[in-house]
Order: sequence, then structure tokens, then C-alpha cells
Amino acid sequence: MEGNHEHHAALWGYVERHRPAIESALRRFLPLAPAQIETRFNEAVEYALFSGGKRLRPVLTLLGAELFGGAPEPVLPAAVAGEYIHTSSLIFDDLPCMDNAAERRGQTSLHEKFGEGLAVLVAIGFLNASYGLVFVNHANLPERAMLAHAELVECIGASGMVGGQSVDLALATGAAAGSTADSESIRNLKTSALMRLSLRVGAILAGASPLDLVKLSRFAELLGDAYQLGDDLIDLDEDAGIFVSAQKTLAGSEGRTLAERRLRNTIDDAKRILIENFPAGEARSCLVQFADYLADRRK
Ligand code: GRG
Repeated sequence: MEGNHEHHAALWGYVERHRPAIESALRRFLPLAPAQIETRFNEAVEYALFSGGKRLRPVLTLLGAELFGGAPEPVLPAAVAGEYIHTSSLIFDDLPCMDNAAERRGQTSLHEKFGEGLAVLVAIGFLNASYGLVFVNHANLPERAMLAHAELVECIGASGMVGGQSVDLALATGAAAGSTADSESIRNLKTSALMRLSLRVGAILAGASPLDLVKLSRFAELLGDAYQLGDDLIDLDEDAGIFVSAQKTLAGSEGRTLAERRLRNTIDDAKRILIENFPAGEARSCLVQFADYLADRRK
């Protein structure tokens, strides 16, 4: 990521400029238990949230608002919701009953450090804290806030992240039907659903039209696809030489060159949607660079 900074100057400038406000909003709405509850819950909440996340989802919400002429400050609480949902999903995903990961962001995973029970409670705490955040600062725009809230609920649910994770779970245990496992849109559901939500919530609160929102969704879905294709390429790098393992990923089965070309095409399609539909300006430039960043990133 560091090496790409100069190519994505507008985006990283934007991220750096808004990072202090994002971090303080993340702290402001932290789901902390009252002081008389003397467990390690609050320590675990802090450990889960302040462990080096890039805060891409909050940035998408701010950009979603700015793309439609909205100011970033009023949507900061809604931006926080995306990061809380993300944090919650990572905690769930790392559990032994899911992906069983001992590490996250180069550190001991939450359940390894604090125990599975507490990890589940912290994940639910973050999820619960996210639901109301789209209403903060928008009491005077209840229709927009209610629409944003409905999208948030749907994003987490059976047709979004929870359903998407059930596919991954089935794949891991070998229980998925072939057609489900191969469908790329299903495969990307959990990643693209939250990117789409983060962007759209900002746009909805800033007053974007239904047609604008459709275009934005298409852009976000392509971003999710690009993220997944990038992950597959990273896995290929890591698995180089281990044929069987590489074969399990889409990139492995189709070949590296094909995967690279598909990633390129996906990013080009995503950028074209932005340029053909939305006015030039800082927000659009940042989103274009966001797409480029996903195409270039390597672990
Ligand atoms: C109920 C919210 C909820 C989820 C349950 C477990 C689950 C369903 C979904 C898992 C979702 C998951 C782990 C998706 C992959 C997410 C992903 C793309 C992570 C990497 O995101 P970055 O690069 O990470 O933004 P940082 O570390 O920067 O935050």
C-alpha cells in the first residue's frame, strides 16, 4: 500500500485529512459497558477496533456524501456504522467455528486473546451499536435516515453478509452445491455488500436520487469483485508452487493471466461508471483512485 501512495495522491490526501475525525467518531460511539461491569469486555472492544484497520469503509461513506454535494461531518456517525459492522464481521469470521484464524492484522485474534464467549459478545456489541448511527445528525431528514437504516439492516442480513458467509462456511466444509460455489456474485456477497452499504448510506443521507444509487451500487459491486480477484491473486503469490492449494481459488483454476485481465477489466468498468455518471471533483477522483488501489494492492 505504501508504495502506491504517489499514484493515489488525492485519495491518500483525503484519507489523511479525515482520519482524525473518523478515529474520534469511532471512539465517541464505542459500545462500552458501564464501569460497574468489571469484566474485560471494554478492553476487548478497544482491542478489536483499534488494531490498525485502514478505515476504508468510513472513507467510502464520506465520499458517497461528497459525491452528491453533502458535507462529510454530518455523515461521520453513519461512516462509523460501516466500520463497526466490518469489525463485528471480522471477529465472527475469525472464530473457530468459522474461518478459525489465530491472527488478525498481524496480532492475536480477539477470541484467542479474550476467549470465544467474550469475542461473540463484543461482535454483537459492535453490530448493535451500528443500527442507530444513521439517525444521528439526521433527525430533520427522517426519510433519508430511514432508507439508510433499512439498507443497513438488509446488508447484515440473510440476503447480505450473513447469507454470504453461509456460502463460505459451506465451501469450507465441502457442503456447497457446485453452482452456488461458482457464482461470483454470491461469492463476493459479504465483501461487496458492506462496500455498497458504506457508499450508499453516505449518498442517501446526502440526497442522491434512486437512479444515482443504482449506478453507485454497480460501482460498489465491481469494487467487491475487484477486491476478491485481488485476494485470489495474492493467494496465488503466497501459494506459488503449491498447485493443489492454488487450484482451489478462482484465479488458480482460470490461470493467473486471465485473473489479472479480469481484474483490469473490472476496475476499468468501475471507473467508467463513475466518469460517465457523476460530476468531476475531489470525491470522484478519490473513488477512481480507490478502484485503482484495489487493482494494485498486494499484501
Ligand atoms: C453479522 C456482521 C455480521 C457478519 C457475519 C462472518 C461474516 C458474517 C462475514 C464475514 C465477512 C468478511 C470477513 C469479509 C471479508 C472482509 C474483508 C474484505 C476484509 C478486509 O478488509 P480491509 O482490507 O481490512 O478493509 P482492514 O484491516 O483495513 O480493516
